[in-house]
Amino acid sequence: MQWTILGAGAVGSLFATHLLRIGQKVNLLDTRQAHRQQSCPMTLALLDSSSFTCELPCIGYQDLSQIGCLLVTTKVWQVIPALQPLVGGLPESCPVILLHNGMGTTEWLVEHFPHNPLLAGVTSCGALKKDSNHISHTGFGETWLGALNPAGEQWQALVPPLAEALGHAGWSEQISERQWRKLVVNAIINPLTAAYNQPNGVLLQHQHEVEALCQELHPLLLQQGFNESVAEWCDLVLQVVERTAQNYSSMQQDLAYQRKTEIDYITGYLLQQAEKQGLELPRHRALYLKVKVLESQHTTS
Ligand code: KPL
Repeated sequence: MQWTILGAGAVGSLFATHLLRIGQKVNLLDTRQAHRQQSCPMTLALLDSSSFTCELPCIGYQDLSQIGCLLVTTKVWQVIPALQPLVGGLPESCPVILLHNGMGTTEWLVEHFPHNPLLAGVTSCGALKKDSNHISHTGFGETWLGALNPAGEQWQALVPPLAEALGHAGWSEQISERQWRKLVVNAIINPLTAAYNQPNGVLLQHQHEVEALCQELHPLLLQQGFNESVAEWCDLVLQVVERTAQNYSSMQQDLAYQRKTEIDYITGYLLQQAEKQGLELPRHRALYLKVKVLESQHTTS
């Protein structure tokens, strides 16, 4: 199997190096036209403290014949601009897997790549990219794939190599449910920790806020077909907080490094869905605005 990774951040680098380590063919699709390297050296620190060093071959948009199963691991707001150059050019046999935080890119993908097998993935693997050549697998997690269109259903064979590479992977008939659960976790942990500018564990001291945010989301979640109680949603979020207590959330890191955040596709997406249902989410809206203000402070200063 040839895998092509689009977006060599923490998750993309983790998947790329682990897949190469087990003998899969992997390349990186570099979106830069200029200054593209032939290959990228990368050292992976594994969970058992061993390490694996490799060279990841790099390709560009013009190398269409070298693109294999396209795993999109960019930031969510980069997904559409990064895939745009492939519209009309990507071979129709090539599967595309979206694996990013937040939601809101599926409709565009289905519209622009109508003949390709389309899939979505959800992962809870912990990864930390220390610099452009060092990736650490910091926490065992589950990875699930599922189809976004009928052609995607035929690609369950992607699961075994991922399971071998990462320690767990599975096929999900309810991938959108898994995306929603992750969305809820991200919509609570990410903006709160970004606002507190603290690691995820800080939320253990702010459980009333977690609870209030879960409470406010509950009518929307019921309308989406989820039967869990508010207490069960709180437990889900707090379990992730406990498991990742030492880690900084991706949104806290984005703000700390003065990068654009994924808030529009996390809380922004929830606000849009709520509005469609005639529901108000004032606490989530306030958090959304808070993150927007923090984000604008570094872009205007
Ligand atoms: O996915 C995450 C993120 O930071 O984006 C969580 C689960 C909150 C872990 O930090």
